[in-house]
Amino acid sequence: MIVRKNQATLTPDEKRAFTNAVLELKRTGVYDRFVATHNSFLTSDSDFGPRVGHRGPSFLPWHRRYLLEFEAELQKVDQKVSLPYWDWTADRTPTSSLWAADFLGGISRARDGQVLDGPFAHAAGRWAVTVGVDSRPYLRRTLGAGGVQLPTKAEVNAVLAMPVYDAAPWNSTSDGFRNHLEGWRGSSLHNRVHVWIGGQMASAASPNDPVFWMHHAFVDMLWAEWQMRNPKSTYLPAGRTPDVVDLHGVMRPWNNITPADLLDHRKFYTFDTEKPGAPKR
Ligand SMILES: [Cu+2]
Repeated sequence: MIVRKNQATLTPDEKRAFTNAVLELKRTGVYDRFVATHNSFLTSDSDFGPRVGHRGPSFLPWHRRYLLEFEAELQKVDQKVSLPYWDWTADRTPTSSLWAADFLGGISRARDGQVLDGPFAHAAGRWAVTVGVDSRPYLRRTLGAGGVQLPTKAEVNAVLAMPVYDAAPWNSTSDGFRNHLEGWRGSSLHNRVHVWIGGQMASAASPNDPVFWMHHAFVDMLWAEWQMRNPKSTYLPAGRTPDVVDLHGVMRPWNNITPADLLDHRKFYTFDTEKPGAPKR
């Protein structure tokens, strides 16, 4: 069984195994296929038309499936690797170990945001951005610039206490847990983290930055946490609804996967915070 660990607890060997597997997927072209998928979905998802990956109820199951596929590709390279999660309520500064040269790198040049250290620095020769919103080939970040702060634990807890999964009109104006976690309303949790990092992370081609996977692994974990705290709540909408994916609706680009298939993450992995053998929810 896959166990997803807090990135702050990874050993140097585990960090190297993760970044090496990511670099190998980049070399073979697999990585950029994932970037292209996210880019095209983010661009086409709209508040008043069909929406699958973003701005609607299936934001969470869509990304869960997307991460599972990426994790499976990592494991083809190295069986020991799983997706780490980044708890941005705890590791919330540009000096966190996440941004060190032995992991994701963190020094970015003021002039153009170019990441200058670590395995994903452009000068290291193994990380050229090819699927992007412009032609700049280097990874960019502006960690914490512009006065944005990462969300706090109190802000997360307030959203985890929302008992209703989602609500009409099922888009970026909705009330409910999903939209507050996605971050179009309230304290802007998930969206604000993209903005805090900046560079490609603030664009539709956000998976160009490997931190994308750790950010979304944590968002995914918060969904599981919400399920645990709200055992009577369920995915909504339950029945057919225009433009959005209901509980048993099929999620593009897959042709046989529904949100119902993805509600229980323990079919696929557990988190290092969960005890093995704990009762199924
Ligand atoms: Cu995201």
